[in-house]
Amino acid sequence: MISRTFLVYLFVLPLLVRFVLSWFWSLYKNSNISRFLFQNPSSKIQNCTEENGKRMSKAEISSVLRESRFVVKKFQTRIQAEGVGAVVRRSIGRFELRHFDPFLVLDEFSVTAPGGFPDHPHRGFETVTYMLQGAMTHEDFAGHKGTIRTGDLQWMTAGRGIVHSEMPANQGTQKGLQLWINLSSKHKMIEPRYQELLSKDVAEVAKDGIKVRVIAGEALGTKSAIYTRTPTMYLDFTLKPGAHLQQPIPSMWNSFIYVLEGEGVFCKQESSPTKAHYILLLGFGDGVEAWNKSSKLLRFILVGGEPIGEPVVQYGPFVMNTQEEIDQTIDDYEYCINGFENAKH
Ligand code: FJE
Ligand code: FE
Repeated sequence: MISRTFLVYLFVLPLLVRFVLSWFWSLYKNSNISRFLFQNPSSKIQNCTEENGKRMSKAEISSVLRESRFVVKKFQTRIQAEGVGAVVRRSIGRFELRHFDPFLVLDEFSVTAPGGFPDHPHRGFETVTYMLQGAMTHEDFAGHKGTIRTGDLQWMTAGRGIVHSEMPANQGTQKGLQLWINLSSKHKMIEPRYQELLSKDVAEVAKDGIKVRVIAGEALGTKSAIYTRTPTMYLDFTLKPGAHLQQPIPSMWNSFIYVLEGEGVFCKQESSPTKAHYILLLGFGDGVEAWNKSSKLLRFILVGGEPIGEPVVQYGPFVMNTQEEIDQTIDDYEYCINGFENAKH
């Protein structure tokens, strides 16, 4: 007669072993997602699609990248009113995606005179304005003034305080991107600083059907001259039909792709194409892959940054670490002190 112990060994034990093994395997497979969710509470919000949830097979891992990133969240951006008579497609910074450390806001803006962004303050972060079409004139409370045109770039470190206006310089529609990058607590109150690059001075390199404008960081062996107080990479890629890109990204940085034109396949060869005005938040890994499988040009930005890992308390254009610092900032602005001396209101 077969004993009960033998039956247990025969049927129950293999089941148990399989269960434990598959549990370990799913933990391993999802390790990127859990690391991502842990660092980005905002990504827990619903109302968005998840893609490429699976890790890449060995055959798919390219020679350049050891651990390709995958898409963790995909959002479509919609037009909303901002400033005075201007519109933006906000991706980072909207309700469903409050922050993406160190990034606070990403706006694709569109503005026609007499609309614009009249006098307003900033404290505690940087704004990066990159023109896609037309021109914007900016003027601050210390007399710093200029016009940025298509392809030009303004990297503004607001630090302890800037009050400025950003208005259309031409007739017609002005378009561009504005990214807000947080500063760590020890840099929030630094002296304001501008880094401005004309389009002709933005480092540009082309190879194998890929063109990249290196706004910050490095790509295809070419470095940007921009100093990033919060370590950041900002690349503007154009891929011809058939082109395939492999771009390294420091592995612990948060990164995203925002599609400007055409449609691209990202991270995984078989994934569905992503069209213009979508943002893809990437999980961890040492780089990203992109394919242009369409018959038109594909243009997108790839942005990455070292997470700061500090509390963020935001009140409109003031971004500090605590409510007390925000209250202090509101007082400083109201009484024109501690960096807001030049504000006339
Ligand atoms: C704003 C605080 C701001 N997106 N995109 C509050 F700083 C702004 C603001 C902008 C802005 C400016 C440009 Cl040029 C491009 C932008 C916000 O100036 F609109 C509000 N409400
Ligand atoms: Fe501004």
